[in-house]
Amino acid sequence: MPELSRQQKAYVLFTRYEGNPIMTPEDWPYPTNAVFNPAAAKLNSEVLLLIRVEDMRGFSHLTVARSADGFTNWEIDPTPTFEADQSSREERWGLEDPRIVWLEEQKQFAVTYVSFSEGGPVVSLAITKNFKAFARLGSLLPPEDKDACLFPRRFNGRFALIHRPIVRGEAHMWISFSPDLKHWGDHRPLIRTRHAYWDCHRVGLACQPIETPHGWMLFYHGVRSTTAGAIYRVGLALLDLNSPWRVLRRSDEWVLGPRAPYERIGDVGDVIFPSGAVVYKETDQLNLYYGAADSAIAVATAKLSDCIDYLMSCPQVEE
Ligand code: BMA
Repeated sequence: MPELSRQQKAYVLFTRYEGNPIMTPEDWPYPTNAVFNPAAAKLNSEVLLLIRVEDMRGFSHLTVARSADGFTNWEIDPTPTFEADQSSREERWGLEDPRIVWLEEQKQFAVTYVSFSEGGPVVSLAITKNFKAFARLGSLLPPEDKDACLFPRRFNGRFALIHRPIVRGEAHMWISFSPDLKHWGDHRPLIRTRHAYWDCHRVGLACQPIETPHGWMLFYHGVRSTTAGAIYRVGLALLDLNSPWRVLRRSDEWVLGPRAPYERIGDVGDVIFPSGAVVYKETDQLNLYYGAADSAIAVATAKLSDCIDYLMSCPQVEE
């Protein structure tokens, strides 16, 4: 077999699950408009998704669904799992787009999510052991900010957060540091939009950072605005293991873009928005969970080793 070109590798990296979409509003135990943009974790040998559920006011909350194989027989919590705190001003318009990471030191999950209000979107943090009780740690940085996730451990004593502020109308990914998960500083731009590319208008972190021997593998969404609206696609980058503010590689091309009908048609068409991944190192499998067209939930799979192989063939990033 001839070696595939890099673009060919990107094209075949992911396989959509044939049962997609895996969850739609019709599956919900209570009335809802849309279910999308799920965070993902492994808990008690099950796959747990924390899903953004949009109600009939257009406000969102988060609900858990569990499955033994990560594809079928989802058990959805019968009522909202994590709702806006009505006494909190910054959550007045709901909670959106969570990400989950296992904090090794705390032995708890950190859930970063977007709190929405007239003040604009901010990133908030909650800690949980079981996705039943949540301890709120409040908002982390000023609006407007989205697409945030912590790393599972500290770097030189400091926690690190990837997030996506909007600065002068520009939407680049940043990394910030904190000694205590409360006070944040040393803010640095991490991954910028690229003029003329598929990710020219906005970029934002997709799922939680994934540790590999070569560095932190990052999936991110990239947006191009067109005369017909925005297209949300997915790219890859690699960060240094010990200095995650250093970007080592970045894909020129996207590895997943809207093609299937459920990705092209929905409340917001042409959107693939991954916000959770589950990795099985034993079988070399990666499941990427994503919101499809802001309406339903889908999953695509790849071999972890193929993702790394592809990333290592991507251009090195000049500092
Ligand atoms: C982004 C976020 C996501 C949404 C996407 C596409 O700005 O708000 O929640 O999926 O737009 O509409």
